[in-house]
Order: sequence, then structure tokens, then C-alpha cells
Amino acid sequence: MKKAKLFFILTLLISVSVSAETGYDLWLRYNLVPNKRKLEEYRKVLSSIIVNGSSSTIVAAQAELLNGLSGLLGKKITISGSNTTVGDLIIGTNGIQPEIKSLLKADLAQLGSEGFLIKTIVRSGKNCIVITANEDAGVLYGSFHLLRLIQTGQPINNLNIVSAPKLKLRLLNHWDNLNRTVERGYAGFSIWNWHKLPTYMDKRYVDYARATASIGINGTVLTNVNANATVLTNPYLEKVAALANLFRTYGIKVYLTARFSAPVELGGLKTADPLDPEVQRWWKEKVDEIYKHVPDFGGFLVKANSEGQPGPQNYKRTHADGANMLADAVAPHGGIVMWRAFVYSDEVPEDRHKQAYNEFVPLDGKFRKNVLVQVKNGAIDFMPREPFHPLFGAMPQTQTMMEFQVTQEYLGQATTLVFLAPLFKEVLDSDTWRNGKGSTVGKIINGASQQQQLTGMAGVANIGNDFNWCGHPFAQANWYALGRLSWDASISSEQIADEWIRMTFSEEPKFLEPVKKIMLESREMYTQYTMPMGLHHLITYGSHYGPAPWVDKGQRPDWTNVYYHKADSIGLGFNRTSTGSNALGQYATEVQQQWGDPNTCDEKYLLWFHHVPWTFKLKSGRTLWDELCYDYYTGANRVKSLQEKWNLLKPFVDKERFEEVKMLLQIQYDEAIWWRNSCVLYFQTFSKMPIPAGYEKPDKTLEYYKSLKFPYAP
Ligand code: GCW
Repeated sequence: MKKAKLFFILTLLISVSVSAETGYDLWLRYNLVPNKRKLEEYRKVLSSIIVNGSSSTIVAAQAELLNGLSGLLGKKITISGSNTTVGDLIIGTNGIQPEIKSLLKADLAQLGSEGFLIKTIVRSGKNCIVITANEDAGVLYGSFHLLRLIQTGQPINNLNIVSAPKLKLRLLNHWDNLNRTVERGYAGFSIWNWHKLPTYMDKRYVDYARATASIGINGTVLTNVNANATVLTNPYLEKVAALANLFRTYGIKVYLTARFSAPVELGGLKTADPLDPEVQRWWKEKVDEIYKHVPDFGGFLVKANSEGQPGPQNYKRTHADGANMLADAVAPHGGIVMWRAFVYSDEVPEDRHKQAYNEFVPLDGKFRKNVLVQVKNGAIDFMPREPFHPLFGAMPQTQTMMEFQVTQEYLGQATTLVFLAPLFKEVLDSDTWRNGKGSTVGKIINGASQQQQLTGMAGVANIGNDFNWCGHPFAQANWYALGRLSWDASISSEQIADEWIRMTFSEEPKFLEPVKKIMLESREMYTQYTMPMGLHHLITYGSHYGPAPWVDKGQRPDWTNVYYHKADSIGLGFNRTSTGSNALGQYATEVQQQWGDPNTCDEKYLLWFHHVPWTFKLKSGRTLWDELCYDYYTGANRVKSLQEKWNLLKPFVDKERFEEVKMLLQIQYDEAIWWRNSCVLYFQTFSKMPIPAGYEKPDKTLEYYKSLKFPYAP
């Protein structure tokens, strides 16, 4: 009795001590370090900063440290110029005293242009921390890293950190339109206020840049790949320049999407044929104009001849012809072209899975040095789980880069808690076997298993003008994860979750540990009740919100769902083996062996690669039909227990975010039941088998689920 009372009072005390939060500050909250012992330690180590240099980047690093440290340590931090010789923290590049520089010479040599060094050294008998780099951006990254160490409760007494990014291009791709709608955006409207730019600079731009730089992202593609040529006109280039000027400070380069038909639409030419000299001249002049506005413009991202976008094939030219024409235009300025491999045609009666490979492999070796082919993680389209894209490693003479989707188009949009680091890592760690065992996708794209001068990873952003940026409070973790993994793909999902929770919510173990578990299992959970055993593409037509396995009509067959699940009286799944579409044949032999036999294929890909009879026995001993029901019911039940787990965490989280997540979990649960019931009822019309005993029967009919309409889903 007494104990219970004490617990109640303690709970109350903790809950009043957590202050109101909107989520706007993301992982850069800089609240007072809650652990008294650690706080004392940090306070002892840090009181003053010596700042060398006055570039805007160094000034930004200084501002971040000042703001961050004074918040975290709850004390005033003094800043002095480089003429002071003794301080607790020394930051800078060139201005750093020569004797310190020579001490760190060997480390500096490993850093490249963006890496950083954080080291404890002794100066005049006193310990001090140095953050240095070869370029100022490195100092900014290092400053964020030091803050992260404190935010996550790490010791900072004896630091020796040498960190350099493994990939050169670490980008966000915004699918943002000029009218501020965001394609597949679930967090409000675009943060780019094109109408008010360039004169009105929203404070959000600075906070976006801070958050983005804090996780090592160094580029942003501002506009949708379904491109609008207007962004290439002078008034818009002025707006782009304003953003680029701001982002430069944070080491972030600006890129644009190029609409392939722009020479016709803007230039009044009769053609956009990439081999036409007039067209080439138009692009060269356009590019020169862009560089006048943005001298360090990064280059173009292009979606061509895909889903109705114009491209070189309109003129019987290849993707290489198109990419190279643009590459030649940007090359003199040091720009690059990222040419997307997300192509498939409804005129080709071939499994959509195979089309990108079929189109691109013959072009291997034909792209210019400043071109990267940007490949989605899987061959269909950002499903909750896909085997890695067969193009990785299949173009040894071509630089390929990764495209992940951070926005949760097929993963419950902004009403579902899904932590994506495990998805990203699953793909990066997949072995392509292209150059023998261990040539993982991660090593292909970082140039370790295949020669690549340019390397990169992009994530389709989940950012909008919602107060908390990403719609769902936990969706922020996916933006965070993309950045951390693009810097270093070897970081574990667990570490990323751990850091993010500590920085975004709390270090309290009673909160941290359960939330980490929730995050780490969230993607498996979602996959279990939306794409069991690799069953894919069952979403509503157009909005991609919720289940609709019955969709059998659409603008093109591969936009329907029956195309993918192939349910019939015999069984379920897409036969992609040699007796079917043989998409499997596009992988290395070892991979084919891994997935080729339904009896040995990893069950998470079973229905991705095989059409399997309803009576087929799974490892669990259950038949396919029973296993399907098991997955739908178990997955949905897991959401229920997720709700229960979250409810127990109330004492450790601010009221605002607690309630927000609680409400969203209720939506997620309702959606899980919707997935379960509609899919089980629908597939039952083929299996003709009963829902196994012990499972509650759906309370609504299949007709009811089929009748649901969502005309205003985002
Ligand atoms: O995932 C699909 C989306 C489209 C998107 C396309 C692409 C930008 O449904 O909205 O268009 O992929 O990646 O190009």
C-alpha cells in the first residue's frame, strides 16, 4: 500500500518535471542534462570556447555550441577569439595554432574534406577538447557530434574521435511542388514558401539546415522528380539562390530536378532531343545561368521516361544519351547528374520487377564520369520489404547510388509508427554476390566492392510544414536515421534508435529501453499485417492509403493489385522463378539459389518470388492459408500491445507528445484491423478455407471494405 503510494507520488513528480513539447526542436532540444553526476562532469570540462575563424560556417558552429552547451549544462559559456591560448574547447580549421595542427596532422590526413576530429589534448597543463577538420563544414559536423555526445550521456573526458563520411553525396530528395503540395507528403505542405522567397526567409529554413547538417546530410534536391520546368526560370532561380546562400553555411548544396522537356516548354525549341545541338546549347546556357545564381549548384536529379515524364526515349535516344547531355552541361561547373533508374513501361508486357534492369544494364559503361544512376532500394516501389534491387552490382562500369524513401508512402503514411533504420540496413547489408561473397549493396554503393568516384545515398524526405516537421512524432527518427546511415552505414539500428530517443525524448531507462524495443520491432510488426511473407502492393489505388487487394482495374495493369498477388483457387504469390517471370534470373547465382526454391526460400520473400498452394506447409507447420491468417491476426494484436506499452510510459513523457502518439496508435490499431479483416476476407474468396478457430471473425463484410473511399487522403 505504502509502496504504491510512493510510486504514485514519484510518477506525479516525474510527470510535472517534463515540460511542454511541440516536437519542433526535433533532436536538437538541448534541455538541461538530467543526470546530476554527468551534469557536474560536463560542467567541469566545459566553460569556455576558443573560436578560430570567422566564416559563416564557423559562426554557425559557434552559435550551435553556445546555444547547445548553455542549454545542456545550464550555465553561461564564454567565447573567445583565437588570440586566447587556454580554453576548454578549441574549434576551427586554418586558424588553429600550428603546434596543435602538427600534433593532429596524421589524423587530419584521413579526414578528407568533410570529416572531423574531436580530441582531448593537454595545453599548458590543462585538458582541452579540439574540434578540427580540413574544411569548416567538418568543424560544424564535429560540433554537432560533441553536442550529441552530451545529449546522449557519453563521457567527454578523454576524446579521440576521427570520423569521415563513407559516402560523398548524402541527400534529401524533396518531392515538393512549386504550389507547395508535396507528392507523397504526409506532414502538411512544403516548407519551401516559393511565393514569398527570396525576400522572406522563413526561420524554418535555418532550423531545417541545422537539423539536416547535424546528421551529416550535405545536399538537398528542392523539387519533385515529377518536375516543373518553371523552377528553371529566372525568378525561381533567384528563390533557389536565396535558399542556397543560406544552406551553404551548413555545408548543404542545392540540387534541382530537371524536366527533360524544358527546352521545348521554356526555350520554345521544337524538340528536347538530347543529340540535337540546339537542345544541347539550350541546356548549356541554362546551366550557365543557374551557376550565375548559385555558384556551387550541385546538379540535377532526373526522372525521365517514367510514369509519363518526358525523356530521351521520346526521341528514340537512350537514358545514357539523356544523362550525358545534361552531364556535359554541368561538368564545366563541377556539377553532377543523378539519373533515376525507376523506369517501367506499361507498353512492355514484362514483369515490372525486371524492367529497370533490362533497360539499364545494356547501358553499363556508357555514362559520363559525373553521372550517378540513382536506384531505389528494391525493384518495385518502396514496399515495406523488398529484396534488394538487382541493378546493384549489375553495372560494374556505372556509378550507382541508393534511393530510400523516408516518407512512409507504403508504410502507414503519417499515422503509423515505423522506424525505418532496420529496413535501410537490411538492404545495405544484403549480399549481391556480384564480386564474390560479401559484396553487399552497402559496399557496392560506397565504392568498396566496385570502383566509384562518386558515391551517394538519397532519401525521399518526410518533411513538411507541420509543427513537428514529419507528421508523426516518431517519423522524425527516420529523417535522423537516413542521415546517420548515409554518414556511416555500419552504425546499428539500435544505436540510432538509442541516440534519437535520448535526444528527442528522454534518457530515463524506464522510457528508453521499452521505446527502443518498440521502435526496433515496429517495421516487422507493420510488415506482418500488411505484407505477410512478401505479399506486396495491396494498397488503395492512387492514394496508396490502406488495403485494397481487390483492385483489378487501373490506368495500367501494374498499377493494379491483382497483378502482384496473383491469388487464384490454387494459391497465392508472384512466380518470379524460371518457371515464371524469372526476375530472379537478374540476380547472381548464389542469390538465385537462396530464393529460388519455395521450400528453402526465406519466408519473408516467399510470395514475392513464388506462387504457392494454399495447402503449402510453412516452417511453422501451418499451411499457407493458416499462416496468412496467423500473420494478419498476430500483427494486428501486436499493435494492441504496442498501445499498452505506450500507455505505461505516460509518466516519462510530456503530455503533448504522449497524447499525440497515443491517438496515432489508436488510428494505427484501427488500420491494422482494417488490413487484417479486408485481406483475410478477400483472400478467403480464393482459398475457400475457414478462418482458423480461435480468431475473432471480422465484424464487417468484404463488400463494406470494398466500398470505403478516401477522396481526400493526402
Ligand atoms: O512511389 C511512386 C510514387 C510516385 C512517385 C514515383 C517515383 C514521384 O507513387 O508518386 O513519383 O514512385 O518515385 O517517381
